[in-house]
Amino acid sequence: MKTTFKLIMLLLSATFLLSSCGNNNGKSSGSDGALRSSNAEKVYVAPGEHDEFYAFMSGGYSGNLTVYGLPSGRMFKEIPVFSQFPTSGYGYSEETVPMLNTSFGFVPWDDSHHPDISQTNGELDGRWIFINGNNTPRIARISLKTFETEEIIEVPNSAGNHSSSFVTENTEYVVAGTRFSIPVPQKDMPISEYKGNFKGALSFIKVDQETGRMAIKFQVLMPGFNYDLSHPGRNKSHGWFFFTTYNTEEANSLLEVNASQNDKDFIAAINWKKIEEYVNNGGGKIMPTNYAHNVYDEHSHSATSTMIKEVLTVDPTEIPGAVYLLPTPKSPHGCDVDPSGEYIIGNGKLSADLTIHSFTKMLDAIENKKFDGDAYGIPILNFEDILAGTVKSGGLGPLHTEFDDKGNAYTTFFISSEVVKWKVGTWEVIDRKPTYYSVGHLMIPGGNSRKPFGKYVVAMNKITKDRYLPTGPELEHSAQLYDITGDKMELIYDFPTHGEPHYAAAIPADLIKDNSQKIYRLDENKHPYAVTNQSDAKVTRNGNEVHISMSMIRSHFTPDNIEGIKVGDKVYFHITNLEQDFDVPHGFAMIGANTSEILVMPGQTKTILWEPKQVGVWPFYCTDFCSALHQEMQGYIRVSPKESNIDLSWSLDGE
Ligand code: CUK
Ligand code: CUA
Repeated sequence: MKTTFKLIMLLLSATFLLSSCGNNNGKSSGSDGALRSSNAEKVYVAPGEHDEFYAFMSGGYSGNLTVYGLPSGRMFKEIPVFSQFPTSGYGYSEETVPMLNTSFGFVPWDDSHHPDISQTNGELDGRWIFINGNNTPRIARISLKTFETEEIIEVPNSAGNHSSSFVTENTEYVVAGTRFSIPVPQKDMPISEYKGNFKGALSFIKVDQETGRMAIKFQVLMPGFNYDLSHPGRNKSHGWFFFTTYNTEEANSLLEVNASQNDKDFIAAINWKKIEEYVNNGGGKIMPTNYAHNVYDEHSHSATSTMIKEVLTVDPTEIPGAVYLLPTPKSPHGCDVDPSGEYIIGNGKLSADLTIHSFTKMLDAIENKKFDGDAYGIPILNFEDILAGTVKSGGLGPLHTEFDDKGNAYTTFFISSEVVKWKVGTWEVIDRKPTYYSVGHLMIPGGNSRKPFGKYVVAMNKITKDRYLPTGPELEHSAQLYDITGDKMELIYDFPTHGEPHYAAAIPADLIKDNSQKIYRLDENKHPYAVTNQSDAKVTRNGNEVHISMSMIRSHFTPDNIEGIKVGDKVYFHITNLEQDFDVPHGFAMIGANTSEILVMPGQTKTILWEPKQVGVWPFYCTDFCSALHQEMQGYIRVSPKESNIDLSWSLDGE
């Protein structure tokens, strides 16, 4: 690194040091080294240089997924998933409206928590990333070639799709568990009859290895607990899936008291291979239901929504050996499995200690039928028989754990606001560092796989307070980056994140960047209204529906003058971007349209609906500054009274 840069960094950090005097608020003092110039170098990615990792942060109540670089913390993109997004027109354009269809109709928002990248042999493979919609239960699949949402499947018999979306180690399944138990099937009944009558559905969604297409293979109908989080077994425990539960009391009111009665809740261990075999042999029961399956096609640039009318359910008590309950103190939240697959970590959020179960001991106990009763026919194992160890951390409110590639684990503590590093196997605490403030999840690239890349941990904090310049009462959340290459963690950077990131997933950039798509090829455009040559542009009328097949290229629309439109018409602008260069989008905006603009990528076709309400001559324009003559990229539409008989006509430069 150039010496001038070092000097600048030194000066900068000296200024930081000065300006933070008297405003310490528990912020970094010299000892954790966050203000050292060597740390500034660690996160500095010089102009024109690229980051080492892509990090995908869930958007929480934004409903989307954001893409950041690590270590720089630079935000690259917001990928619209469950929420309408005027920046691109997602959820507004006619082609993408079907993506947000559900059994409840059009639902243009969700709460997204847990992204997970597809895996092959337990290692990140960079094909797709999945994310859950919590509120109206859905799972989305996003292509890591186009960085677009390609598919959304609704999950029936579920409510609060929280223990989702995690993939098995060859992406055989993406798994979705219900947080709230509900009547299955839904029916009108007294809430007070919850106990013993509600069910918790755990859904196993098969992923096609070629196309990525999702299909619900089966749902396990579990007792009416809350299923909070889950993780797949891997390596030796591949074939199992683990879910934390709380509210095993089955309370239906004032859960903060009534669901905290039991000393231990459970981690449910599901042998999905066994259940798969059972359903492949004709087991399970088909239940009528109704849910949406929405698929976006990259060649027609259009989505379709199909309603599916049945789902295969299984009663776990009918499949011997399929499900066991592992007692776990105390209202556990996170449920994490180490890279070897041997240890299952339960983070009891009302406990100070972490409970680690041994997979091997679990299998032994099952084989020797050492059970401690059952819950609704599901065998409960003995806590002592399966316990591998306890981490006595001294922290409070453990939430989530990730792993590095050197046999260490890192757990967040919400109440004591810290990350604690401990040794897998000896359970000794090696280091602890404060977070600012109140950390939820943390993330190590590949930290939920067989092969973590243990260079950084990102802490995702719930409270931002004084970390940045104030922006009124509403602040973005804050992520913190720690270097974990040494024995001790070093806080090296803060950066704001969008929405409320819960979990995140990161992957070495090398596994994705060369596959990243640059344009859509015009010769592969299968959109029915595509105009691949500007001489094919046209306007057609069918009753009060007008279809305008328009093209765009630097720096004009074809056509740019249209007459013969009437008040009360439904005008569909189908616009094809004829550019075939990387990063030359054009936008389209129409005055008074009750939708958003659309941003059309090179080679793509998008459609927006406009219903003219007033007579006059109305302009449209390109929204993306695309060339020196961008401001010239505009046109007019003449709107005549409903009863007028002006013929449709269109032109560009009088032609
Ligand atoms: S949850 Cu948010 S901090 Cu939805 Cu994974 Cu634990
Ligand atoms: Cu096209 Cu601006």
